[in-house]
Amino acid sequence: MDSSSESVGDDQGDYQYPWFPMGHFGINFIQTDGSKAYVEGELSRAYIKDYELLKASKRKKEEKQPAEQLQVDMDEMSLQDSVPEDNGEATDKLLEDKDMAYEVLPKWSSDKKKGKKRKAKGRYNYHSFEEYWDVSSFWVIQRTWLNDFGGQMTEENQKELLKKCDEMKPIYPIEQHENLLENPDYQNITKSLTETKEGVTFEEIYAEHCDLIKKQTENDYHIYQTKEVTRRCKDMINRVKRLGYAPGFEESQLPSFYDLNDKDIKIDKPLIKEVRYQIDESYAKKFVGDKFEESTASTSESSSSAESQIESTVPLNPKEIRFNFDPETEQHLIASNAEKLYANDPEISKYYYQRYRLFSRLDEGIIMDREGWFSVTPEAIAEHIADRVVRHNVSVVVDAFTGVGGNAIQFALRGAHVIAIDMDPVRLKCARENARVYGVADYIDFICADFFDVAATWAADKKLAPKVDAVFLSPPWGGPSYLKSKEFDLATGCCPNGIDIFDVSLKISPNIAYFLPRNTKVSQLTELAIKAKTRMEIEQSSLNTKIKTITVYYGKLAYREKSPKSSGDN
Ligand code: MGP
Ligand code: SAH
Repeated sequence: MDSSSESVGDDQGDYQYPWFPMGHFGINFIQTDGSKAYVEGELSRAYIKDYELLKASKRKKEEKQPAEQLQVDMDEMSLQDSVPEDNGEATDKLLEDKDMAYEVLPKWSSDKKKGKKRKAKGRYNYHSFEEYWDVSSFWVIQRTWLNDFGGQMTEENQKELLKKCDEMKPIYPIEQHENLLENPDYQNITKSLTETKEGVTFEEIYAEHCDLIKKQTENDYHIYQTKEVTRRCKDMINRVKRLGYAPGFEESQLPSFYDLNDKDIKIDKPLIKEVRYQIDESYAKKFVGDKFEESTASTSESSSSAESQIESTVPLNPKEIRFNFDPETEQHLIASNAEKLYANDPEISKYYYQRYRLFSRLDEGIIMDREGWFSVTPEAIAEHIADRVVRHNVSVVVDAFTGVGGNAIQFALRGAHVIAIDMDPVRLKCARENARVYGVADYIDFICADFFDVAATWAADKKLAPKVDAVFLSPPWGGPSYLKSKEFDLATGCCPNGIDIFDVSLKISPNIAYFLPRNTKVSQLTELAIKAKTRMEIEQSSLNTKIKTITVYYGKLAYREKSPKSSGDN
C-alpha cells in the first residue's frame, strides 16, 4: 500500500478494511437550462478481503469467462482545432513622419509584475482572459506594432523595443501566440487605416491597434481555453477509466463540441465548462496488473432466461402473504440446501460456491430465494459499507431495498437502528429470519412495501416520518446480465429507474449511500450530486483481487479531505 496515501483521510484510521482516496475532481457544468453547477468528488477504493470465507465455500473450478475490455470510445474523440483564417495581403505602404510609430508608444515602467515570468513547470492554466492579458498585453501589442510599423522607427529604437518585447514575452503564451509574427491575424491589422483614412494620426492608429489586438487575443484565448479544457477533460476521463470506472461522459458534453460564445446553444446533457482533478496513477498501475486487469473485464454469459425466471415482486393478494418462515414447507429457501436445488442453474450455483462470503453464518439457518442469491451484498462488503455509513452521528438508517438483509444486518451490527423496506414479502421474510441468525432482528423495523409509497407517505405526513440519518440504496440492477453493456445506465438499467430512486431518497435525507454496478456511468452519478447539492465519493469495493461493486456516497457520508492538496492539480 502506498504509505503516502495512508495519512490522507480525516478519519480513516479506525476502519476494519483499509480504503484510500485515489483522486479528486471538481467539475463546472453548464446545465441544460443554461444554469451553472459545480460538483466536487472523490474516487476511492476499499480493499476488502474474505479469502477464508471463499475457501470455506469450496468453490468449484469455474470456466474462465472471456475478457471484455471496459474501454469506452472517449479515446477516439476527435478535437476540431480552430484554425484562424488568413487575413489576406497586408499593405506595405511606407508612412511618412519617420519614428512617429515609436514616439506614440506608451513608455514602459520597470514594473516586472506585468510581464512576470512564471517558473511553474509544464503548461500554465490561466484562470481568465484578464489574467492572460495582464501577462501578455505589453508583449503582444508592442511586438506586433514593431512588426507592422518598425520601418517607421529609427534602428536604435527598433532594437530597444525588440529587447523590451523579448523581456516581456510571457513564458506560456497561448498557442496562437507561439509564432506570433507568422500568425496573419496579428499582422498589419491597422496598416490599412493609413491608406483609407486621410489625416489619421499615429496616436489614433496605435489606439486602434491596441483595441484590435486585444479583441483578437480575447477571441483566441477563448478558442485556446476551450481546447485546453477539452484536453484536460479527456485526460481526466482516461485516468478515471484506467482506475476501472466507466466514465459515461459523451463527446457532446465536452466544451469543444460547441461554440461557448454562442448564447443560444441548446444542450441536452450538462456541458463541462471547466475541470480540476488530481488522480493518482499508481492505483491505475495496480489495477492493470494481472488480476485486477482481468477483474474489470468480464462478460456475463448468462442467458436472458435468468431475467424471465426472476419472480414477480408484487404479491397478488396481500392476505396470502405469510411473514413467518416455515422450514417444512419452505425448504427451498434454506441456503445450505441450495446445492441440489440449483444444480442445473449455473447462474445461481456459482453463488453457492461462494456462499460463506455472502453470509459467514450461512449454515446456521440463512434463507434466500433465487434473486436473493445473486443480489445479496457479500458480507465483507456490507460490513465495510456499514463501517463507512454508521458514524458521523448516523444512528437511523433506511435500507430502502433490503432484499434478504445482507446490508441491513451489518448496519444493525454496527449499532444503527434500521428501517428495512422491501416490496417482496418472501425476501423480507428472509431478511428477518437472517437478522435473527445474526442476533439483530430487534434492531430492525421491517416494512413490506414499495419504497416510493413509503417515501410518499412520510413526505405527506411529517408525523409519520421517522428521523432518518442516512438512506442506503441497493435496488435491482435488472438481473445478472447488468455487466453485458460496457457502461451501466442508472436510468434504464435499474428497476425501478435509478434516478427516480435517488430523487425520492433525497426527500428523506441528503446522506445517501448508493450501491451500484462497478460499470455505472460516472457522468450520471455527478448529475445526482448536482441535484443533491452535496459533494460525492465513488468508492470501488475491491474484494480480494477484484473490483466487485461501487458504493457512491453523498452528503456527509462522502469523504472530505482535511487539508486539500494544491500541488499537482490539473
Ligand atoms: P456479480 O454479477 O456476481 O458480479 O455481482 P461478479 O462477481 O463480478 O460476476 P462475474 O460473473 O463477473 O464473476 C457482484 C455482486 O453485485 C453480487 O454479489 C451482489 O452483491 C451485487 N449484485 C448483483 N446484482 C445482479 C445485483 C442486483 O441486481 N442488485 C443489487 N443490489 N446487487 C446486485
Ligand atoms: N442489499 C440487499 C439486496 C437488494 S436486492 C441484500 O444484501 O440482500 C434489491 C431488492 O429490492 C429486491 O429484494 C427487490 O424485491 C427490492 N425492490 C425492488 N423494487 C422495490 C421497490 N420499489 N420498493 C422496495 N423494494 C423494492
